[in-house]
Amino acid sequence: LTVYNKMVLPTSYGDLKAEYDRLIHDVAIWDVAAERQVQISGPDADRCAQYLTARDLSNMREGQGKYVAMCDHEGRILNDPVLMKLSGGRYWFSLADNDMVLWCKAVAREKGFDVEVVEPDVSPLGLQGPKAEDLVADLFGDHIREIKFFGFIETELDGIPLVLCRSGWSKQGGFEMFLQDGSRGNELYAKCMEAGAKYNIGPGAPNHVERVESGLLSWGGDNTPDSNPFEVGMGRYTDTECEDDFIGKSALKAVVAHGGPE
Ligand code: THG
Repeated sequence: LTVYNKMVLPTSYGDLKAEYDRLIHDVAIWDVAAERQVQISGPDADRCAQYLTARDLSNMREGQGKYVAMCDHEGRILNDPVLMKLSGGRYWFSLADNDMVLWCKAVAREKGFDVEVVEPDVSPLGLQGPKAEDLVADLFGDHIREIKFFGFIETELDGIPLVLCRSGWSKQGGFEMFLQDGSRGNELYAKCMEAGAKYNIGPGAPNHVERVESGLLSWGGDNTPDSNPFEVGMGRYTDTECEDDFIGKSALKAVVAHGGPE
């Protein structure tokens, strides 16, 4: 176990080799409820989400996710969430491990944005591996095969409300189910285990061997408190020419222009 976003995050079920093999060949189920969401909603949600994000969001559509950096005013990366744009003008920052809800609330208030910033009752459950798509199609229907990477639908499974997204912290393919009722987690887990039996499903956790092989960033492990997005492979997700302002923009422009602060 470890503690992540102030929650217990399982790190292994006792057999790392079996967990790795399952991820590479079959399908693994990951309790990643510790990936907390910061939800931004209200009339200024677009402006607020953009101001918090070092990536141009002007072309972002509902039902889309984007991997983004959130930076401080010096351009130092504070978090590398998957940002999702939901119906009703809501955004979820799906977070790595630090206290972004405090930052987002303070920034929103100090900037005078007309938004509500909360950590909603949302608990992601991951299905990762080459057989994840077949399993998710058995559970939800073949239409889920059309979902593109980081695309999502707001749906339910036998009345359990969730957001189904093609995402996850591996390169083996898979989905995350963002459960929207924490009291129904055991039920959702049991349904996945039952339907997954024929695909050799078993428990696992975000896998550091596979994620290093696949080049996925781990915030807090692969960066220092001073790193900017360009130093950790997030330059291609960083838009210093973005029309709207965002926190860290001028510092990051200086990095692009001459490798560091003026
Ligand atoms: N899922 C969700 N939230 C998360 C994570 C997750 N929040 C914390 C942490 N994990 C965020 N970190 C990452 C890092 C990389 C990716 C996803 C989350 C990722 N990267 C691909 C890459 O770098 O190749 C694709 C990026 C892209 O093409 O845009 O998938 O796992 N919900």
